[in-house]
Amino acid sequence: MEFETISVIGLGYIGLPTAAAFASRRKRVIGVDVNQQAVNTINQGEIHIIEPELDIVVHATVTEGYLRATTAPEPADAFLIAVPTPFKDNYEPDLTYIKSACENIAPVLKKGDLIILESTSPVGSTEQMAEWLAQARSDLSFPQQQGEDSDIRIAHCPERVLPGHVMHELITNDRVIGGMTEKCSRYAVALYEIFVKGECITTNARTAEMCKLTENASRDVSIAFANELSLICDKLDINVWELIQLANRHPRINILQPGPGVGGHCIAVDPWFIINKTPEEAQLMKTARMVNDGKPEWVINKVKIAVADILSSNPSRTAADITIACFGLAFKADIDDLRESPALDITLKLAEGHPSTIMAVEPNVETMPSVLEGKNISLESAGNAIAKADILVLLVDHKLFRQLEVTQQSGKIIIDTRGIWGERE
Ligand code: SAJ
Repeated sequence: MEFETISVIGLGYIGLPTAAAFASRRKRVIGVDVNQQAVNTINQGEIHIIEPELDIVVHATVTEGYLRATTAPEPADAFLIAVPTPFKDNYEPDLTYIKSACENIAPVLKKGDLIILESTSPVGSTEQMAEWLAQARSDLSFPQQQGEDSDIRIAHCPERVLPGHVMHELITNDRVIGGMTEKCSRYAVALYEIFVKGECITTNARTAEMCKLTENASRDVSIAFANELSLICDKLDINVWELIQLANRHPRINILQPGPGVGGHCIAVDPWFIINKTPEEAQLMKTARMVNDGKPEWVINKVKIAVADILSSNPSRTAADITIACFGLAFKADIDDLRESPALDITLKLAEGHPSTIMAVEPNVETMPSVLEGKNISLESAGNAIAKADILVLLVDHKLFRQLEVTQQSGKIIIDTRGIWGERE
């Protein structure tokens, strides 16, 4: 089981770190991406995404000649597919990126190759992928046709790394490897053992698919419990942060933290892959999704109530001279990723409905993000926003915000969705 050349299809948040990890073990790695600009950036030894330590590894492996990017697939001994699997408007999974990755690699496949699907995918996707490949290459045999004797080996091995800690977790996390046959699993284990120090545990492809979805659905349900508690506590005038701290003193309780909603590209998406396949059974998961998706609107409503409170206690003021500052735009603490961010969503919606400019504080972005351009939003320093705003809305628990001493001051209202400042939500 020699893997001389490894190809990674999709050089995003998962594919690029994975390609770099193989390359750092002195394997010849061909990274493939449809984005020419990303390919050029990588070939210059630089990166087009933000992830701690990734830049160093990419720079070193490109300079030493182990990692190279291209837009057109080339022959390799193993192919890892790490492309996005979003959902459509009706929450149905969209597998078109996997399909086009299959169409792209099919012409360069040869007997003995291993293909791994890393993208988080609905149950049955690995079998579907094998079918697409078989249709494109009738001269080769696939596991669904020839079992252990097939020319091509196929497995699912979902990525499970935490954004912000990818380079560490990639190496140390255990991997669940679901081969279409046992031989496929054995080959996939040999491939991952090139850089993974965690355990590689084997199962079948469908269980591996479901395992990844289960992990993220489990976290979503747990966060929904915390978010629901925050609504209940608000009604009952109880400090939810203190309550959770107290409940977590029980040896078998571990409640997560409420927030302004659930963001990112995984936890808010993956449960739908289960719900969509088994809607009758997945009642709890669906409700959890609703609870988490409803939280941004609840926060916006809190801000509207705060505006109304200021107006009713100061008849001389108008909504236009009330300043709102939003602290944090990223989808979670200490990253710069604004995609699928409830904090960004809340800030944009507040800007649509408020007559004066909304102040936004995001210490992890240096220039005005394009998504805020032309909106009723200004990018401010934390100090400026604290000094000038009437309503301070804490949305992300960035380290910098934790260090700030923000307590209730006369005339200011604090809406703290993360429980890190004096006044709680
Ligand atoms: N959040 C809360 N309260 C909490 C924990 C998280 O409101 O107590 C929010 C965060 O602020 C964020 C969202 O949930 O908006 C998701 O953040 P996260 O840190 O829970 O997860 P992700 O999306 O960054 O990464 C997850 C991870 N999955 C699990 O922890 C089960 C990661 O291991 C996966 O690899 C990743 O999804 C993925 O790619 O699927």
